[in-house]
Amino acid sequence: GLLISVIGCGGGQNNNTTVQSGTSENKGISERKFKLSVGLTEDHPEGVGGKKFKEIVEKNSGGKFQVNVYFNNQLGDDKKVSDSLQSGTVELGIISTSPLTASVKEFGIFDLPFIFNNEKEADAVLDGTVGKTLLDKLPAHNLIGLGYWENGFRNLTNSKKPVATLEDFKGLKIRTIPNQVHLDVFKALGANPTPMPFSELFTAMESKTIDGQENPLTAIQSSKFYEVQSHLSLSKHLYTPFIFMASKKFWDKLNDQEKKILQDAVIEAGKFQRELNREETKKSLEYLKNKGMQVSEFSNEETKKIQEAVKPVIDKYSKELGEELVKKMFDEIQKVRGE
Ligand code: KDG
Repeated sequence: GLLISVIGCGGGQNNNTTVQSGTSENKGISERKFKLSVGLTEDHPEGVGGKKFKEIVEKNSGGKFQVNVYFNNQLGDDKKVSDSLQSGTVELGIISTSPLTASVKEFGIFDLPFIFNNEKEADAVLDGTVGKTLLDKLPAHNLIGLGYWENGFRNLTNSKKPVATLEDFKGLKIRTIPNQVHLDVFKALGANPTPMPFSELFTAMESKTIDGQENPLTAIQSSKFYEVQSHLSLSKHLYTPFIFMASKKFWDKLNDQEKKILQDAVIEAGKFQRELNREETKKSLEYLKNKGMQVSEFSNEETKKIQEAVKPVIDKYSKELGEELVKKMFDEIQKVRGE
């Protein structure tokens, strides 16, 4: 009795269709096996979403497609996975958009700090024309963008001291995603940022090579950062989307029916994953407090100071990444705020 479809609304057309192997509906589907790379752990919403994707794809292909999901950077960090997708050695992968700026710099618009106030605004931009414009830039880099999932709002942790003011950032050695906007943001705040792949992060914190890092609460929980970080600041300074991509080399071998099964499953499992991440984020804060993390928040006054300090970074990258695109993003956010 566990085979209950969790998502009843929206999504692909095949939701409630049981397709039997060998019937006319799926005669165009070939037997295929492929790898899906998930960066975070199996119990993180990214991992649970990956498993949901597998379930949907295997069902809607009548068992012809077999998805093998690899968790926890087993197939490599985000950079490696995007390289493997480009060369075709991995078929599917979910990574943060931030390291992808190495290929398509315009993804950096999502790295601008304090752009989104909430997830609803992020959804509107990602699922709207701006999100689509960026996905359309990927085939030129041998990648196919199938949709956005949620990593989430990032918060600062460190092992040294409570961080509750702009002043407190001074001199802290912070690991960032390898991404120029992130580096500039932390420099503007007075910290000492170092780019590093996620897979090396825990050890770097454990050995005190760095003082801190920033990630969404769900990742801080699932990757057990609370074991090596005693302070959590609810900074929500950036929202990081996950992007679900296919290798173009793999994708180009599929027929339309096969492509549709995968495309629809990314959207359907993505709706589930975003919802799950939002529920889990609420629970994570309690979880991390129970694990002994000391939680700080910024007063409105300090938040204003911080936003003032990073404004030059926003201005610089708005120009560099395309003022028109950035304006479109702000317009879409304004539309949601006005609703
Ligand atoms: O490879 C792990 C990823 O999922 C990564 O994108 C997580 O946000 C992340 C980070 O900080 O690298």
